Amino acid sequence: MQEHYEPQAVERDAQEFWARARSFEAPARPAGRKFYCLSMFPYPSGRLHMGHVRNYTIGDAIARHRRMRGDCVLQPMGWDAFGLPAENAARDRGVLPGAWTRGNIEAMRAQLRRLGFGYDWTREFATCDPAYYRWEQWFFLRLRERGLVYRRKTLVNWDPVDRTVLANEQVIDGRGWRSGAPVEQREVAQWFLRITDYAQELLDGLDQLEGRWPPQVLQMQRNWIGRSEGTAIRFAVDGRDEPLEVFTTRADTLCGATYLALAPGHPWVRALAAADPALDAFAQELLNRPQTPGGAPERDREGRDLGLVARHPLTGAALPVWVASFVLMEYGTGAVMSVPAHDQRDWEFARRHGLPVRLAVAPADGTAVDLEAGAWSEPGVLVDAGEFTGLDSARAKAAITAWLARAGRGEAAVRYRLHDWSVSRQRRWGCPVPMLHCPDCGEVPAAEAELPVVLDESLPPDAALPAAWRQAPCPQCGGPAERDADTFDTFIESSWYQARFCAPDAAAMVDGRARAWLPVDQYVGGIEHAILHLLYARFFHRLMRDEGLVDGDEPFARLLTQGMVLHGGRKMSKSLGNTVDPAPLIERYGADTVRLFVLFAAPPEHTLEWSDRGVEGCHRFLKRLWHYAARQLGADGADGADGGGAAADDGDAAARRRDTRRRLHETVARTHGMMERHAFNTVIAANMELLNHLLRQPDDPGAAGRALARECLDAMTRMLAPMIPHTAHALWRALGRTEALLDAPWPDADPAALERATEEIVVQVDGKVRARLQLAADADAAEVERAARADARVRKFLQDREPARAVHVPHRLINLVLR
Ligand code: ANZ
Ligand code: ZN
Repeated sequence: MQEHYEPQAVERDAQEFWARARSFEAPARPAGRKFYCLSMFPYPSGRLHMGHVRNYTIGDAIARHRRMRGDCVLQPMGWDAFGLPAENAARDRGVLPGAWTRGNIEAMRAQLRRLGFGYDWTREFATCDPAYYRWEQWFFLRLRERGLVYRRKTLVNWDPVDRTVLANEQVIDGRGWRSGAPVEQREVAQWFLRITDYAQELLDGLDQLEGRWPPQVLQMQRNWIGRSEGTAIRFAVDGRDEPLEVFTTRADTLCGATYLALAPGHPWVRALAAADPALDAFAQELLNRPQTPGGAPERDREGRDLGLVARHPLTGAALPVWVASFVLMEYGTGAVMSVPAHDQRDWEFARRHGLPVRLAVAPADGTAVDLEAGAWSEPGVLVDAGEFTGLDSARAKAAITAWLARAGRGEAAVRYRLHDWSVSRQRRWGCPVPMLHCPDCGEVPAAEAELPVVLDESLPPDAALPAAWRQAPCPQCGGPAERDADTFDTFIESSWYQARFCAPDAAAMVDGRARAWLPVDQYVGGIEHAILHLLYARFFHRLMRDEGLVDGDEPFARLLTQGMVLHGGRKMSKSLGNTVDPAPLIERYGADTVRLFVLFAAPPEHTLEWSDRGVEGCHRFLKRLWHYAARQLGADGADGADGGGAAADDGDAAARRRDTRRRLHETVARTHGMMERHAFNTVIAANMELLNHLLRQPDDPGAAGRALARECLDAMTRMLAPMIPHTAHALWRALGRTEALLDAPWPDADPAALERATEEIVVQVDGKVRARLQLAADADAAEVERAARADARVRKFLQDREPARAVHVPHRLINLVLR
């Protein structure tokens, strides 16, 4: 064994060993208990950042640990390769998006390899490979046949900077999730996937994930899906055949409705605006304001009377119909019955526009409501409500809903905030939508034999699509048709990659191997994907299940969301200029130091504060461990140790060894649960403590001492193998092991070592013997005193008095002195 720790050589050796043995190639189907461990694949931006390093180190530690526990592990890696940065880079640097992306993949693959992650590289793919996206196109056409795809002209969220349509999930506080630009509303024909057909199932499925996914992720998905139970009410409108339908969760307040309010994008508003330029300009202005889908919109209570008269379903009273800034087109029906007495938004709007406020529900205890001060939004008892007067809110909701249903003017209804997923993007660097538009046949799917519809990678991102690409014969009538120019939202690619990794070379979307490996047993990634990616992937898994391609309901059985990496208390990010590049650190200290630091500095779910000193500390630990091993193992059978040292007392040396061995096995026993909980930091800390203990021990060069040192090194090597796999591999070799450490079992504690030897201790009170106790031989004074005072016979003599002092004679007696 080398005397000095040379991480570069150590890591090269280990990686060569793994490569030769093809250590991480998983079988086509799992043999025995499977463990599919997946870390969210990266966007190939050019180089790894510390967030990647943390994510992948956590995933790798989990995978390696499970393998030592005997599982059949699959851990693949690939590239989420489509997306805007490639187009921006292409624009800025005059390269092609494909070339830029593939160059980045080369660079990042080399970095991942240098870090020694145990990936099955035979399964690698990039989502920009036509061999991958062709199945996405195929699946899209299947979904279309099943009625789960449609194209509709809609007002869409338009990101004026990235010049693309965004899904609602991609609009955060009214701004594009990537560009940060205020989102505008535009009318564009879009392809949609009917995710709302799965809304209830996606919601119910979250219950199965309880305890397996972080609770905040489950809550965020629940809120996003946003199930709401209420009543649909249809209001007749004078001079119109069609009624106006609203959705309300407070049917009990119906008698307090004083006006109806429509979203600026409501079809009725748009129809009226077509003949009224002033209204059109007004509605457009409202639409272009930042929206907060799903949240309370904090914007002005602006609106206009549309000049329509709706009829109250119970009383026939005339209600004005307004267009109002606070009504969202994407929720419910885009229309609300406004009840200013019981809804604050409606109240503010009514105040501003001089609309009436009418009380419909009063507090059950008879207290008066001050409608001058604001709305009263609690449930209560109905007043001035005809036959419903006196009912409490809950009963009134049911009774009014039943009345409306009998009258054909409404019914109970469930609404979701979630709406259909718009998947069209007006981008070049993405998977082409495999559809054509024929003047005679309309929308026509590309012929299956024509798949994949390959994007033209030779085009710069802003060039117009050449006629040769756009024009194609209609697959139905053979006449001239045009290919759809849009590409898919890149979230489609990341919605099913976990399935493709199971069968990356399948001549189909997936094959039976996906059934055998799915679901992913442990998924690891960032909390920023709590809604978008994780919801889409859960949806796609169900789509694939219903196509008969995979089993089960959920793609990811367990989820770990790692915390952010901070530097100077703020998120490490390019824009803040506080990033730390992992590459030079790896060069200087080796991959194991970096891995050890990111695991040691914080539990995986917590934020991690970057610390150069922490990195150095981890490096020092590795060096100390190495030197200890070199000294112990190098001294094997030799007389290198200072044999001339003072002859240690045999009894003391034996007791010290017993103590060391007990500490070792206590550490081993404790780390089992820690590893299950992914508390790598505590496992590392326990091993650091153990090493410190070993280094404090006097030399023990005899056979028994050497055997004990080997036993300690053997167990520590195994316990640390998932975190510092290269160094552990080298130590394992130095211990004379030839089989792969990867498959060595995780150590088990020896129960015999955990037992502490006991001895008799005499307990005196004021010098008189009162008891004899069997206590651990290595119990210290405090432990002995505690045991003595807890003894019933001793307590009788103490009679609740506090001893003035305790005299402890180690291994013999303790005297509790009262005066
Ligand atoms: C009358 C009413 C009276 C309402 C009252 C509330 C309180 P949740 O619970 O989040 O589902 N609403 C319905 N569609 C809307 C839209 N497109 N844009 C803005 N608001 C809309 O919210 C349901 C309530 O939100 C509905 O119940 C409706 O206002 C409003 F004292 O109807 B309510
Ligand atoms: Zn045609």
